[in-house]
Amino acid sequence: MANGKPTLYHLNNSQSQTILWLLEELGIEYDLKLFNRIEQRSPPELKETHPTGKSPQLMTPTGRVITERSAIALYLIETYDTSSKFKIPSPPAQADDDFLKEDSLISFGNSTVMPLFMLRLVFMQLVKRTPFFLRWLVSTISSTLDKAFLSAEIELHLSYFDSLLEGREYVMGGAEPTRADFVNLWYFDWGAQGKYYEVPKYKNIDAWRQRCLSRPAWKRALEKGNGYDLSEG
Ligand SMILES: N[C@@H](CCC(=O)N[C@@H](CS)C(=O)NCC(=O)O)C(=O)O
Repeated sequence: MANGKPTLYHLNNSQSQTILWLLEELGIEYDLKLFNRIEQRSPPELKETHPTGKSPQLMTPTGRVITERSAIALYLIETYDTSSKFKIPSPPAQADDDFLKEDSLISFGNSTVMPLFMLRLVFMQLVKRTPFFLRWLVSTISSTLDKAFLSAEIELHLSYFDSLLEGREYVMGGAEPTRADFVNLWYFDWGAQGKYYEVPKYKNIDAWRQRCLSRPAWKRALEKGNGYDLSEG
């Protein structure tokens, strides 16, 4: 903290991987503290820096702890992206490619896509964890609810996001990722790894996800982190 660098408190197999990616993209010096999940949860040490104990947490060089990836990404880009490489393109690709759209799409990932995938995860886990002799019943209830509500909601929102990505490399229409990509990649990568949506059905989302995952900075972030396997939820 006193060394002038930000510090990332990073948990394996977590959303924090996208902040590690951003740090690598920025090419700045930073400290990395690696933590491992204990039975899927954060270790108690992460509560020493923030009461929720969630990751990522970013400690600024002045000792302030920032949580929530959208805020961490905002801080990092505003503070360290001096050449505006990861800011909304100027001039914008379209007139409405502005901060409001970016904020709306960040909220879309967090408040709309995340709960839908979380429900899929819960349904899948319910079936998986139910004793064998009752599994048919839980499976029937889960798939009835999924068909009645969830699959149509996922289809609606993913088709929308897929259409926004048509003809674009990154969400805001530029040649480099912005906060909307750094934050949203998580939902779609987690969703793809956990099989919470049909990946091949959304071609633009898939191409965008692969584009992000093939960036050298993403690969460096994978090497520096302590594991990124989201297949178990
Ligand atoms: N909304 C937060 C989510 C943070 C979060 O839920 N992190 C998970 C990892 S994906 C975590 O720390 N889980 C461990 C636990 O809940 O104990 C963000 O955007 O940073």
